[in-house]
Amino acid sequence: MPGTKIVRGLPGGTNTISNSSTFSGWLESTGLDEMLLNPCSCIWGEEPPPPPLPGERRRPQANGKNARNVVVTEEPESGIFGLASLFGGKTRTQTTVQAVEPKGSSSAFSFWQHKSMTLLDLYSDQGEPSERCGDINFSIDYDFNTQTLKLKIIQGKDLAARDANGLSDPYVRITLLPDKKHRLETKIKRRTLNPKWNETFYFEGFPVNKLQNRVLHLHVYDYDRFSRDDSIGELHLPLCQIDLATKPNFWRALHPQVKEKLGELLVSLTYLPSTNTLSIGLLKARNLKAKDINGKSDPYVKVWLLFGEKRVDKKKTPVYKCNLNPTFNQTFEFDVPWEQIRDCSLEVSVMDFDTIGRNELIGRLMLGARNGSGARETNQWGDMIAKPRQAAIVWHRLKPGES
Ligand SMILES: [Ca+2]
Ligand SMILES: [Ca+2]
Repeated sequence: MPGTKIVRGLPGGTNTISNSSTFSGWLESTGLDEMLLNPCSCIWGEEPPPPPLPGERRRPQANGKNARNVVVTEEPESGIFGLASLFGGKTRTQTTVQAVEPKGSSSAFSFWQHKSMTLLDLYSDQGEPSERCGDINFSIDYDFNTQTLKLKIIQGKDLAARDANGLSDPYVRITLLPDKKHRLETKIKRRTLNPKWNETFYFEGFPVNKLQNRVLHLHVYDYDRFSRDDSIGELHLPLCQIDLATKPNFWRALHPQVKEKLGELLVSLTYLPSTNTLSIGLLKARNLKAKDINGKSDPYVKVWLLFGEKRVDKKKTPVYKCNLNPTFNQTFEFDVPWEQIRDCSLEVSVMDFDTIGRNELIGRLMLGARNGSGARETNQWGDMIAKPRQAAIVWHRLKPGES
């Protein structure tokens, strides 16, 4: 069943989490982002790890924070390959070929390679190439008989310093995207930029066809005892791009963390000098970040008019339930004398309404002549002033910020 998750009981009273439908969820969703934001029901939780099963392979226990299981097990899919229907009937044959012949015919391989580039684009479309984050060394060994991927995180080299002492406390967080829930971590190496981890992680029950649609994500963090861990750098490796039979060993450069996408908002700004009216049109939003466990948000937009630092007037749109691409089509008017148009600004917050608990900020914008939250925001304000009575309409990427 697409979208269902199985938590299977294992001998010894321990639960191993199986996840049979990461991609099945994808099949049903309209967009990749949406799928990625869909929560899995599997729970790693913050509980202490259960006692090891006989023969179970685990990494040594790190200090509290990092103690998690190393084995990720996937339930074999029954029936049709989960991915076959994803790309429609046209590609079903290729999918089957790929699954039956793990090394793949050249056409099947290029097909998957192409697919995975799309995946890769999703995960790593930006980042400042100029910033050096360091390199990471790891190896991959795939056991075709047991369908187990063995990933060894070996070491890091010349990692970026994130602490005031010019060092970092690095550890690696490992996921096989698009599954973000099964997250594994190495031990923390203290006060070093050249850590030697030498830890092995096992991903069990991954047939080749499934693996080839995964992207290995290694994210190196600096552990901080009293604050949130800092990102050092990350890397994405689509597994279809490597030959699993060769037991490859990699040295790869880490990239700066791709910034989280919060969504975009289409905004129009108009100024009418005859009536001293500043109008803001909140037209629509797209690809909003999901804040709720159902993989959606309940967005509304809150607009504050500010003179200098002072908030003077507030307007709100209605709430759009369960919608990551809402069309608001709401216009709000504020009284702003022409002489003050350069001194005022509009703070636009896209919020997620919650029935229980406090509403959460999804993302925000500051529109103004001087304190815009970005060049597009400032330019739009300038256009509005330069061309009175005409609407300046711009798509903005939402920024993080305090609500
Ligand atoms: Ca640190
Ligand atoms: Ca909500």
